[in-house]
Amino acid sequence: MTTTTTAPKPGLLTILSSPALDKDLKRIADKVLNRERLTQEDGIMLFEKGEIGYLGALANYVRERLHGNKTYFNRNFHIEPTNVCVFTCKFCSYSRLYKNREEGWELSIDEMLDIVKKYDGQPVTEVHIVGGVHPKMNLDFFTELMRRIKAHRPDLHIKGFTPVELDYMFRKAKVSAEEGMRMMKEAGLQSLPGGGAEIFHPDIRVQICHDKVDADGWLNIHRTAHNMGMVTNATMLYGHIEEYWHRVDHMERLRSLQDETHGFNTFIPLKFRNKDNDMAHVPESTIVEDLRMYAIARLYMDNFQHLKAYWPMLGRNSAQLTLSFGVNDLDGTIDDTTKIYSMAGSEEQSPSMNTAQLAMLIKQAGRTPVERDTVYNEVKDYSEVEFTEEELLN
Ligand code: V47
Ligand code: SF4
Repeated sequence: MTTTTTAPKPGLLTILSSPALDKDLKRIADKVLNRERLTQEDGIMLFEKGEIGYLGALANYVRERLHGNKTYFNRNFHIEPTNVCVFTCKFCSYSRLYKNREEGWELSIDEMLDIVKKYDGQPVTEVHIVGGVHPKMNLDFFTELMRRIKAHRPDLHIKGFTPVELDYMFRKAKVSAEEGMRMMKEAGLQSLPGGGAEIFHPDIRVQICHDKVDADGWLNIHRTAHNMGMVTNATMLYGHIEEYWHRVDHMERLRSLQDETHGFNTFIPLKFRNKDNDMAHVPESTIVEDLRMYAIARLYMDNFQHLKAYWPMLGRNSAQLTLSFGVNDLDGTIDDTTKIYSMAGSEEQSPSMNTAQLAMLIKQAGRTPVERDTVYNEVKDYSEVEFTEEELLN
């Protein structure tokens, strides 16, 4: 991990030297300043007692120690092959059961190639492929898709498929995780996105997504990918029926796997959105709770280099705020190619930002926009770039 030395800012020092500061919070802050690992008890304590000013100042300190002012984004688009799904996650607003598949979409390989071809000549670096689990879209179908994408555009990084999709595909094809991942990698898959993790603890998992891959299955597919030299991301769907300790348990399992493999790039907390799903009665978390979540993730996940706020889900204004609460990555330009969050009630009904708009969003929050590729090679620093009004409005 790259780290720089940053002296704590006066605001943080004032908070830490206040005689009113709870003694547990003072002890945890000292650990953070000394780069000591937080325990699960510390994590729970932060959720229970940490107020937003304290958490923000501490998480921002760690963020600046790791990345200074840099905030990363990439130029990407999504392909969602289908929203037909054999699983029945209660939080999902997007999927349609196979028996109701005429209400959903199912793209052919040619149709997906046409999406890729729309970006010919444009400087996108990544395609993110993720969707429902369709019983007829199998390992052969997706290896063929990736071969065709790579034949058309070899430089486009393919990040795709969650362990939910992969586990189903591999079981159907009767191949092991190792064999299946090797086939996917040979066909062109380069990294895995973080989806499908939800909340690992079985007490919650059984209530919100009982029929898909469990925690060990999810972690094992990421472990297998890491052992083959692939990098991956990790998510956590928070702010519904879970308790704080379930969040800490989830982060702990990811942190342990990261100690073992060092294959995770980024942790992405995903805020539960409650529109048009079977959990519509569960209220959404407040922005204060969201910012506390990001800050605690930054403090707890000490072996994850990057913390991402996914703006299509959070909305662009809240995403800007997270940049002061530990976040150093805002994902990509997206180009209105994902439906998962608009269908779940996000403010972003047609998520798309051009490079100028995304870079400006970051500048407005006082940070330095840096375009990256999927594996965090820096592509371009936008700090000195002036944008025209046309570019910003486009
Ligand atoms: O696993 C589904 C989540 C995830 C809802 O790795 C919901 O770069 C909130 O993982 N409210 C898929 N969240 C998306 C995902 C992702 C997105 C962007 C970047 C990356 C990356 C990964 O979406 C699912 C699930 O946790 N989700 N429904 C909902 N109602
Ligand atoms: Fe299917 Fe994914 Fe929706 Fe679950 S979250 S029902 S696995 S599309």
